[in-house]
Amino acid sequence: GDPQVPAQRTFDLVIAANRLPVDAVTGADGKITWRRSPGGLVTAMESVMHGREGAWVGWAGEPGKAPRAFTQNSMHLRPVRLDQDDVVDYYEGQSNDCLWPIYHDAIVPAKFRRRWRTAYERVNTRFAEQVAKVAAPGATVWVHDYQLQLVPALLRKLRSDVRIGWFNHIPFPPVELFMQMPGREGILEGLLGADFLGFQRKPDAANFLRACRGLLDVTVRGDVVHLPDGRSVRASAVPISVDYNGLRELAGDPAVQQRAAEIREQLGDPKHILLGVDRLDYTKGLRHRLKAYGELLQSGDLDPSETVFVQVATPSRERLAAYRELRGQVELEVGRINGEHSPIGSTALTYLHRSFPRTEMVALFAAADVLIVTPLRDGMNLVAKEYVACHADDGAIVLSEFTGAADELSRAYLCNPHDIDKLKQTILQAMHDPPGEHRRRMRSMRRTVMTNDVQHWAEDFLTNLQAAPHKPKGHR
Ligand code: GDG
Repeated sequence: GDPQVPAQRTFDLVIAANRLPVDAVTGADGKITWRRSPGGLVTAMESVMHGREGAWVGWAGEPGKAPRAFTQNSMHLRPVRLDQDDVVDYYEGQSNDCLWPIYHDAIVPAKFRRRWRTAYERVNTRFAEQVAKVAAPGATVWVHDYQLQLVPALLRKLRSDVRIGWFNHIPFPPVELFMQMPGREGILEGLLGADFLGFQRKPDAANFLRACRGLLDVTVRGDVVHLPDGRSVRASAVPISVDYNGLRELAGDPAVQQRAAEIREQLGDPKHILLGVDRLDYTKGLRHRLKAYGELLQSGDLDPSETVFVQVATPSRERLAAYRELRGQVELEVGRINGEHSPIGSTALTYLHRSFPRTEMVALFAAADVLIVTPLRDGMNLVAKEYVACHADDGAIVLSEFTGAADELSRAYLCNPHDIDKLKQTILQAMHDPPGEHRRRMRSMRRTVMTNDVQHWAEDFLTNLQAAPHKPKGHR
């Protein structure tokens, strides 16, 4: 039908994501100001705007009445309201206690609740309505992630004139797992409202296409799904990346270099610094990593007077039982390792359960000799690519094969984190390989991240979206 042209201000590019790209900061006077969230997504979006003005539709992070629309760095922010029960049922429940585990190989069992599904539909509808209001005629709409899988079809019903893309930041599961989900067809149909669907890796796109072929009455040819109504939808891999130049610049900043040297010193100037940086999430393989490290200390392969391990575990989803349980297990193991192995006056394992400013993270990356990344499943893993951007010629990465990043960073020390013995060997190899070997590997990985940075990712996604067939033949 005819697009209903809304009365309020509209935009040619609209982003929809669960969260707005800002965090609220309450000042001493109790006044709320907004600070740009750290992270590559915001940088990437700013760079694709090319001076164009765009809108971002998302939740501001607090339950209850949404703040009024506001503008920040020429990005027009349009907050979506989430009430307390939306947070519990749509966000914590359906998104993080059902979809998250199913999409990550069911590392912990997924929970299915009919109330959560209803809330997911309700909140997705609210997002679609908000986007429909701010999108200009013929606008491009970019929807992000697993929380908003119904938005493409809901939006298409309201606004058949807009071009819709969706990007999945996390893996897409094999159909055998996906099938467990009550209402699974509804998710596929929701996604198929888009013109283009982007995934981190080819196997993720392939899993999606296989699910469509197996569960819906559609035809799949190559990477295109043909729908009975004549529309078609393309699904392919567009791997996300990091702001290479921004990180490079920060890592080269004398103040950050100075801080990196200071961190080394504060850690007792050890021969080897191992580093892990993760949200405290069961997908990240923290327990496997700690097991391997503990055993290496136990066997004497690692000497705690020469080697220290720093693990940043950013607090995450603390209201969910699976996360509280994981935290307990991790902290027990950290205590055990330090109790058994830390020399007097130093710590074998420095565990930091909090988040740090960006500059401190970059200083940590620069200070670390070996980055250890052992997820059991991870859509991409930006930490690995950030480490690459922060190191010119030295350093090494132990990287799980079950991350999207492993597809591109084939010169990392790849490992299967489930195989503890091999993981231990791989850590030792990464630590003890000669500098020449580290240099060759890091240079190769650096070229990859430099050419395929986050700006490249965003442009690639939008080019794919523009090229996707929009209307069925004969409707143009
Ligand atoms: C999802 C997918 C995919 C961490 N601690 C601090 C901090 N961080 C930053 C890291 C990195 C980001 O958070 C985490 O990104 P990851 O990619 O590692 O993991 P998820 O949060 O699970 O992200 C993932 C990603 O989406 C993008 O598509 O790669 O697979 O699961 O940038 O550096 N940053 C600061 N302080 C901290 O304490 N400033």
